[in-house]
Amino acid sequence: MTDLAPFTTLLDLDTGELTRDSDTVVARRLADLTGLFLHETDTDPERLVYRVFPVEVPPTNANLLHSITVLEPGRVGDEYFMTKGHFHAVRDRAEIYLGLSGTGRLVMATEDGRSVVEPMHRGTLNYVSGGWAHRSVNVGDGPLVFLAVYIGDAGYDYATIEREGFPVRVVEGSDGPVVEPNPRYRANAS
Ligand code: M6P
Ligand code: ZN
Repeated sequence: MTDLAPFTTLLDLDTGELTRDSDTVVARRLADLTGLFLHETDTDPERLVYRVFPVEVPPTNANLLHSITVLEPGRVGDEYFMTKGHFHAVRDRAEIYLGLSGTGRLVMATEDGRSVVEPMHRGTLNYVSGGWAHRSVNVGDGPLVFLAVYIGDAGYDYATIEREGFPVRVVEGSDGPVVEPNPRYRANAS
């Protein structure tokens, strides 16, 4: 067991801001997301898409990692701003998301090609079962802010999603967000 004293973090429930200073904020800009969007348009590569503010605990299976994600509103072509998305390196590790503000969709998929899309907004508590890759998508006009909690040794497998994509994508339709099959799903798979 790690010798970690209990502690409390203060969270602004509207903005997602944490009082605990985190110097390991992950900021992803369009330049970091090459290949993610189906129709890459001529958009500013420096444009900020999302930030992740982790609360630091040891990444072991005895601990619960947790972080706030702030995903900006925007689109590339008809596709809404989204996170890279990942499987957990330790596949069976589960995760929960608590929506704090904004409007989004949580896209989840299994390795055998099933997919589920769930709503995200203030008060949604999404359960991401083990074995399901997950990506959040901001379909609203303001930032999508949520808390994620997951088993500390889960790890990240980004490579599978980078290679295969998700089975579906979330695009802007004439009446709002639409989920449609991803024509590039597994197009690069060997
Ligand atoms: C959530 C959690 C984090 C993840 C972040 C951004 O906060 O799932 O673990 O890092 O979203 O998603 P990604 O790592 O796929 O870019
Ligand atoms: Zn995860």
